[in-house]
Amino acid sequence: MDVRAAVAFEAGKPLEVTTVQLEGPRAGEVLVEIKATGVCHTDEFTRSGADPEGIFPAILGHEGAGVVVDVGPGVTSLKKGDHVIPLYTPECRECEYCLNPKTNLCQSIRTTQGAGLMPDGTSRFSLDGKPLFHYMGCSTFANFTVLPEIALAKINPDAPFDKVCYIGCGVTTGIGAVINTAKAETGCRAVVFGLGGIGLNVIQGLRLIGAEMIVGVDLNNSKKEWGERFGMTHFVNPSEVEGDLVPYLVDLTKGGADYTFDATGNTKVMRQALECAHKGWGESIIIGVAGAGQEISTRPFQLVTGRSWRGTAFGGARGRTDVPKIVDWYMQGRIEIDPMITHTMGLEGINEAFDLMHRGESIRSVVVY
Ligand code: NAD
Ligand code: AHE
Ligand code: ZN
Repeated sequence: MDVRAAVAFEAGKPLEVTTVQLEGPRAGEVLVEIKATGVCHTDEFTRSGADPEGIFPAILGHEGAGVVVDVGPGVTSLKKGDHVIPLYTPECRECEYCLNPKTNLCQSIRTTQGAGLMPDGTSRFSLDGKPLFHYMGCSTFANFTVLPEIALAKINPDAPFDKVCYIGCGVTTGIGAVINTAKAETGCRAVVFGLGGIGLNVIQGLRLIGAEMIVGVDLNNSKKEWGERFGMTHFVNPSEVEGDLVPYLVDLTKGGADYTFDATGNTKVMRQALECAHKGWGESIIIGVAGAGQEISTRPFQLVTGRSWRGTAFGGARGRTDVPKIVDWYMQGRIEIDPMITHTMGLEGINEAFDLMHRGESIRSVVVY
């Protein structure tokens, strides 16, 4: 079938909105009509050419919501008409990883997914007979896409697509980093670096668990009001701090934070986040994704003296199990999404979403089909 898609033909170039061809679902696959998709900084990371796994031409996008249109042979858990959120971290419930309660990183299709292909090693998308690559197993920058059954969470059909698409990445990553990865406790002190689409959800997660102190750090002063809107208690702009940022934050948090989170993707910030964690027990969680060739460093003494460095993908969430619950939290008013969606546009306007992100003017842009 013909579908409308924003294609990343080359690294560093704007996306091109055009008509491409999509094959129907094969065994174990599902055809989904995407109704809305958020634009995450990770899409920009890959579009820019910084992603070591980036391959072109590809259809990016991994933060969508839509409706099942057709299912391939053998699909049992979904049917036509079901409302779904695509999962870049699938949940097969059978692999060694799914069977280990310590991780959410289902590996059953990770190799083909990283190569931009469906689990059978082929692509469903093409243009003029030449294959286009899938992205993170989702490719939500197309109004129809095909996904494996294990990469779809079935959600409440009353949930609005243009809001809950954000649960497909940003909301779950931020809140999950607090609840699933840090397992942060009521009364804790925390520092969040980067108050964008992910960092604000870390802040809302910290508010949810009853953190006592939530320090937000961002170079953009307009983020102060945003952080406060979701529960931040203190704002720090590093460019306005006299002297080193780390001792300033250690002092502010009365000896260091119990939990710190990097949501910038900047490796120097990751080091600051680790080093302002409390001696003896502070945990620093890396959420940000850093470009090819970049590495983190610190003095081993920082770890010897009891700080730990950890990371999280998709907030440690098991998508088919946890995503429907997070949608319900939203429907019950337990978490906020609407105010963070600052811009909506049609697919034709998708490059504006990247421009707004670069200018620091948006929290989340959502493309509505
Ligand atoms: P965003 O562009 O919306 O927000 C980034 C924020 O960081 C902005 O507010 C910016 O002003 C701030 N910032 C940049 N440099 C800074 C610095 N040196 N010090 C302090 N603040 C700084 O991006 P986003 O969509 O929130 O994504 C954030 C990061 O998280 C990206 O690296 C993205 O790829 C990554 N991410 C990871 C996961 C995961 O599962 N691990 C999921 C989603 C996104
Ligand atoms: N391809 C990159 C890594 C990108 C990355 O870390 N992605 C996160 C999700 S970011 C969502 O916005 C993730 O899930 N990682 C686990 C995984 O298996 O990809 C690189 O550096 O190669
Ligand atoms: Zn994302």
